[in-house]
Amino acid sequence: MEGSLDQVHWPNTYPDCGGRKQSPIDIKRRNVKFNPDMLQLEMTGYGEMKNGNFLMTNNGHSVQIDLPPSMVIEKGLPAHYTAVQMHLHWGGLDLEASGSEHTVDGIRYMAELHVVHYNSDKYKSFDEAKNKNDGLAVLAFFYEDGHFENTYYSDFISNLEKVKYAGQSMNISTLNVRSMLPENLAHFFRYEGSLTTPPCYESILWTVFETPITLSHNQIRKLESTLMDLENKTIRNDYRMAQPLNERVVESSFL
Ligand code: SG4
Ligand code: ZN
Repeated sequence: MEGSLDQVHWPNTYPDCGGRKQSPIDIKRRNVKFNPDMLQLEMTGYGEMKNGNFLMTNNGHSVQIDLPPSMVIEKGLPAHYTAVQMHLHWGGLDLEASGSEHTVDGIRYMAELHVVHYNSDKYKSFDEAKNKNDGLAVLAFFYEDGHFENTYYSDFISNLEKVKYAGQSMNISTLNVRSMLPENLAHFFRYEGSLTTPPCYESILWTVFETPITLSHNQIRKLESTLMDLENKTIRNDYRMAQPLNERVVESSFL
């Protein structure tokens, strides 16, 4: 997915990629509309899971961890949404160059985490939901770099080495997704958008959290330099450029 050039041609093969509700977007703070009715999300099952069998995969364009159906967003979205997987987008074209998908007032963060869910009130599976306009909800979190190692990411970062090559996967027995998120989940942006990769279905209700997750320089560097794609080239800059907002409004949970 590297290279912004071929993104321009996605609509030729995948018409939805040229739609009017595409993601990611640049979030312009002065155009955001405060919505006091948007409540903080309530998730169950995001805490420590032991004796599990969570598959972590290098799929050739990102690293993904499959999530169990016991992880559910119970409140704060229009339905119940069940987790499916999480994956990251990062930069690294230059050493420690930014690679988030969403930007805020034009600022690109180091990297971005996507926790993908489907509407389990209405659909039986992710596959059934993925192309429906009310099918998916993704929670997006920015990463920034800091001086201290984020110890909640130590296992994840060291596991990258074990899925270095495209198609490799491994089992993780202990996972605590909540600890990998920022402590403060109160401030977020929300808008209607799409998958950021082909086929770009306009099926995602996006929640983009304002508080970033901090990783050390070293951890960011390992994320940006470890994984290889199918051609054994380092996976880097696996983000899509900002798409036009068109008639959409971005809402915020805070003033
Ligand atoms: C990444 O390429 C993931 O690895 C994909 O996951 C994911 O596709 C894709 O991004 C788009 O998702 O949250 N960025 S996004 O809009 O079907 C999905 C797989 O290829 C979620 C399984
Ligand atoms: Zn993504």
